[in-house]
Amino acid sequence: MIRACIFDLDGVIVDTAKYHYKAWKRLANELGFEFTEEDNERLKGVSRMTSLEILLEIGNKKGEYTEDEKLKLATKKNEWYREYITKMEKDEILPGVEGFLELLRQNGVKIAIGSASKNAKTILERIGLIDKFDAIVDGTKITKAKPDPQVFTKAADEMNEKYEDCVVFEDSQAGIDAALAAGMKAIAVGKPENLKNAHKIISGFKNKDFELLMFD
Ligand code: GL1
Ligand code: MG
Repeated sequence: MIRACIFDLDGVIVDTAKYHYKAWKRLANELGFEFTEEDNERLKGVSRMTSLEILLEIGNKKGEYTEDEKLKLATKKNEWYREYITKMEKDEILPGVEGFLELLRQNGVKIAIGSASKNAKTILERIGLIDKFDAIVDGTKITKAKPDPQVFTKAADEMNEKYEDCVVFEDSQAGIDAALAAGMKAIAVGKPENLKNAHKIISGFKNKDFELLMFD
C-alpha cells in the first residue's frame, strides 16, 4: 500500500532540466567544447560539483583545473542558472502535476520533494508550490548524492513512513537507482531509452489517476 510519494524536482515537477542544460552547455562552450543533450543525461540528478566533473571529463579537460578554479566554474554556472530560474513563472509547472498532487492529498497520500538541487526551495517558492509538501529534502540537506538513496530515505523518515510504502517519481537514471536502493517503488518520468529498471514509466502526469499507485 503506497502511503507517500516522493518527487524529484528538476524535470519532474517543473521543466528546469532545460535550464540546467542551457547553463552547463554555456559553460562547456566557454571552455571550448561541445555539450549535447545526450551528454546531459549523465548529469541529471547528480550534484553540482559531480556534474562539473562529468562535464570536464566529456570535454577531455579532467585534471586541468585546481579545486579553487573548479569551484569558480560551478559558481559561474549556478549564477547563469539562477538568472533563468528567477524569471520562471507558475505556468512552467509541468502539465498535470498540480492536479496529481491534489489527487494524492484527497486520498491521504503524503507528498515530498527529494532533489539534489541546492536551488530547490527558490524554485518551489517561485512557482507557488512551497507549502504543498509534507517534507522537502534538497541538496542542502544531504551528504550523499543519487544514486545513493539518502535523499529519499531522509524524505521518508521526515514523513514517518516506511521505505516500502513510498514511491519515487524520477526523470534520471541515478534517481531511479537511488529509489530502488532504498527499497521503494520507482516510476520513471520520461523516455524508456534513457530510463531503465523502474517499476513503471510515464511520459508525464496529464490525466493520471490513482491507479498509477497500484503495483502487483
Ligand atoms: C544540481 C546540479 C544540476 C542537477 C541538479 C539535480 O543542481 O547542478 O545539474 O543535476 O543538481 O536535479 P544545483 O546546482 O541547483 O544544486
Ligand atoms: Mg531530475
